[in-house]
Amino acid sequence: MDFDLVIKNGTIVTAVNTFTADIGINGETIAAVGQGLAGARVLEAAGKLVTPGAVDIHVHLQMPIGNVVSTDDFYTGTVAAAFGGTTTIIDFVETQPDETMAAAIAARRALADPRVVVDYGLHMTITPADMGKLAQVPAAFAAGCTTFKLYMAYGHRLDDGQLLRALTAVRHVGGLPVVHAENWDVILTLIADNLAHGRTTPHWHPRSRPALLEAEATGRIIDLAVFVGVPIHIFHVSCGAAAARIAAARERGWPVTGETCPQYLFLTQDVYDRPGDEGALPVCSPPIRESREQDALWAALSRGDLQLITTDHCPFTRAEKAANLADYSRIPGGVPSIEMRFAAIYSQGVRSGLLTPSQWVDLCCTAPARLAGLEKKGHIAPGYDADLVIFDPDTPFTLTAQSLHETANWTPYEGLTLHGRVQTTIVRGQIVVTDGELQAAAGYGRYCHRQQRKPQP
Ligand code: DUC
Ligand code: ZN
Ligand code: ZN
Repeated sequence: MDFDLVIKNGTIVTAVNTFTADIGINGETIAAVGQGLAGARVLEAAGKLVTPGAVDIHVHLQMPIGNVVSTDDFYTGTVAAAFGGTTTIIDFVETQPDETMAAAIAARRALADPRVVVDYGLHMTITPADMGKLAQVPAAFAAGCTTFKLYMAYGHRLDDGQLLRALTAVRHVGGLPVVHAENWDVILTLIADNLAHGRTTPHWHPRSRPALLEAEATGRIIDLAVFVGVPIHIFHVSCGAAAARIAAARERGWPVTGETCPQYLFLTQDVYDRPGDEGALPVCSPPIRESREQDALWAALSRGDLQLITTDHCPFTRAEKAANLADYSRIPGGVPSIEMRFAAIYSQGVRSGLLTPSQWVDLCCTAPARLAGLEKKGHIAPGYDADLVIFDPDTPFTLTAQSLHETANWTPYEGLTLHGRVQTTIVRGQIVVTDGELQAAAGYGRYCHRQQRKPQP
């Protein structure tokens, strides 16, 4: 029997092993993994790695922050994702004051559905304004939004009592809270002190958001989750001390997971001392930290103390960043990483020996899919969605704003050479990108109606 599509002779890398075989695809699904498969269409992959499509469960596309909106919309952001080998993203939805959670999901889907070229899901954000809407959490869950974003920082941070209520509501439906953990009161106080003393440049950004207090907030939300009896996922861990809190809770058997992002693995805090606008561009929160934190994060990934690598992709234009150069605390936070993540972790992690190829796939594909309840994604086996990447492990690729498909027109990784490059990205059996060409139309991507399984520690 001929399959619709066969990927032949590739070195298949999964989260558990590496082996040479063919992959047979029928329609949108992997139908067989074996030897000597024949297909109506064949992609030769000898000498290439074949991995599951990468899954990025933390991106902010066309996200309003104050009076600006992150630069990539659901089209450009998912195109960039596809060029980088990411076949599923999870973005965010927030309710308007008089809007239900279900209506907010429908509205966000109406924006995204016609634009996306890869598959996507949504996290429901719970802010203080949503405290009266907690009875709607089951409706959000039923709409496939099974993960709930809680902020411990920014204007819409929840205090500890509100966190308790939100965690309890999420526990009742069997959902997963995902948390931005920083100590907002300390941050506000340090910012006020710095500004009062004329310390206004981005140099002071990391000095207002101490690693120790990120760890404190991480430990606090874990303790609250244990008290309530709900699993918890910690977003964008930027320091060794926060990773250690997660590791300690996992050691005690609690289902806590943590992720870090390329900005924390590839950049150090001297980026904030770059001259002029350049120092404003990498402002993101938690901030990029000292090189010893970077080393601690790589070590935590290697040991398994952190389980996921995502991006927190949320860039703003140079003009939007520069407009607030006179007060670093007003610079809109976020950097672009959606396109470079998968190749960058291969290049820096696997080639250096810090990570095995299977750890690379687990961190970027399998663990994110499993955690987010994407049941048919993140693995190569019959029955899974045919979301696949053909990866050339030898071709060098220098990151420049011009070579990327992100729309910010700057990248904090300008000039960084990666060894290894995505050659082909396949989403549900369809080639979306190959050899630098986009082959799917806006709207090909599909909303993932997720179901949540109980995460294991
Ligand atoms: N941090 C950022 O820097 N941007 C988006 C949201 C966040 O938590
Ligand atoms: Zn965050
Ligand atoms: Zn974020």
